[in-house]
Amino acid sequence: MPIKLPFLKNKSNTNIQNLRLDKELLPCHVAIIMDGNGRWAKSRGMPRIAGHKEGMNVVKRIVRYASDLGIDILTLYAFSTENWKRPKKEVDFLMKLPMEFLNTYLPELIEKNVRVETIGDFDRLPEHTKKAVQEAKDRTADNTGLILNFALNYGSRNEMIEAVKQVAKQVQEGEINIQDIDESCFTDHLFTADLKEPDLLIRTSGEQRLSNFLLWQLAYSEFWFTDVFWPDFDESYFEKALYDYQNRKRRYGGI
Ligand code: V0D
Repeated sequence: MPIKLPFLKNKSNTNIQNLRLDKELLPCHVAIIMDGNGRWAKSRGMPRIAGHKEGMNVVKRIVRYASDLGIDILTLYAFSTENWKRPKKEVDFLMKLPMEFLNTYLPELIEKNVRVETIGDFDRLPEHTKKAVQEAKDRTADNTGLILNFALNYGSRNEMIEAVKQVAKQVQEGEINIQDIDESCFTDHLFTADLKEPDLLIRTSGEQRLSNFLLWQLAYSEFWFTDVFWPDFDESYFEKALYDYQNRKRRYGGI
């Protein structure tokens, strides 16, 4: 059954839903590396932070669209453990975006039954950032619709090292035997323990690498790349990514 979303418009204000998506073949979990915000701004002679702000507005559009389509999980790479190396002014600006986003958008998230989650080293975020995001998590904790999962201060290698430490501790304390260590035991100690693995990874802005994002979890995911900068991304591109996903055959290593 093709999905009909007659009221949705893309950034050019034309109707989307030109492609016929199959509701049965939608990815459950879509992960996105929202790259190209700084370059988008520079190409317009604007400061990098202007690109981040426009990027935030695109997040709103894509969350709306994913929720309306009935996607289960949307994981967005918002801030990596490496991003601390950026100029302090830029980091300070980025850390205010969650609050700005939620100030205007939390009511709509609640109305849409969206649940806000995070992965990453949450404790080391600035207090004001933590407060805004934690409030959103708490107020949406019982929602049963789209899981909107922000990767904040996230790095995949660090995530795996922490998982290894936890497993080692269980061995040390005699809770498990070395022989019991398997993929599922390891997976249970990642930030994503409660989430299905991504079916589809989208990266914007022409780069084709993982940049320390979900290294373990993306083992069998389909990858979709576009040269478009994140602030220029919209529902039509997302729809195209989903359409292409539906026309690929996933084999999980089999034939
Ligand atoms: C900048 C493009 C939404 C990528 C999107 C702290 C870089 C806009 C959030 C957000 C960022 C995070 C948590 C939350 C609600 C909203 C966000 C950051 C950067 C880094 F609960 N956009 N956004 N967070 N950008």
